[in-house]
Amino acid sequence: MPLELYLDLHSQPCRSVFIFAKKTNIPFDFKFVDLATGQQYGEDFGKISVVRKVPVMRDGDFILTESVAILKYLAEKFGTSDSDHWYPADLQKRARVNEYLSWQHAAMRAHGSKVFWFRAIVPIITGSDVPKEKMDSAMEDLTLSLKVFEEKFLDDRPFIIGEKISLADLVAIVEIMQPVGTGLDLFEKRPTLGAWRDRVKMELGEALFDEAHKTIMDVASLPQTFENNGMLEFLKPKIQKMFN
Ligand SMILES: N[C@@H](CCC(=O)N[C@@H](CS)C(=O)NCC(=O)O)C(=O)O
Repeated sequence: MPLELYLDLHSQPCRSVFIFAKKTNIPFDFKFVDLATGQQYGEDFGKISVVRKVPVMRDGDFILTESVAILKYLAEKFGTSDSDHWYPADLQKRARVNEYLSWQHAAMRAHGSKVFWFRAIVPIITGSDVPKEKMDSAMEDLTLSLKVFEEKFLDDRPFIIGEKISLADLVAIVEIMQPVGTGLDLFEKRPTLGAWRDRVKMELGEALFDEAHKTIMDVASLPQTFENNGMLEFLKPKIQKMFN
């Protein structure tokens, strides 16, 4: 039975798992979980994961949630000497990957997601713009994370661990692309970040990169999808709880 990946490519962690599986030629069945219609709250998905979030991986009887855990599982299960750079056996390189993966949850992911929600989703769901001071504060947090990313995690290296791309770069790029999907050009005034994005895109392959990000680059259509599926009322209290 092939591996199953439960994904919606609007989601950053889903994109990292999708890109990694495709790039490293891991055969899998793509099980689409439509977040915009609330499929994650349905009975069928509940049998797969009570966490009710994507991505989820099923390998036979073994079900795994959490993108970072899934990425490491796939890298360890299917890794070869050629693909070692994704999650290196070398103690200190692996520690560098883990360092980024540990940092990003509460920094790049949290801050990029907040800006994404504030710009693309919240105004549609609440019917009003996010107050300026809240938006400015969200942008400040994201700016700080991007600065730490450039100055500490990249410094003067082509990729986070050095000469080769790793899971850390993959997880970073999918998160950074989330606010970019709302029309925010984060690369324009950040040449180091822009050059790194180009290298990552080249390593992954432009076609795969664009395939994975197509949905998020068309995020303007998402509110309409929510509306068509009656998700607006359902999401309102959740959003208010998240951002009050
Ligand atoms: N820490 C988790 C985060 C998973 C997550 O938050 N997934 C979101 C999409 S990005 C989701 O499924 N949200 C659905 C919901 O909360 O209803 C991971 O890295 O896999």
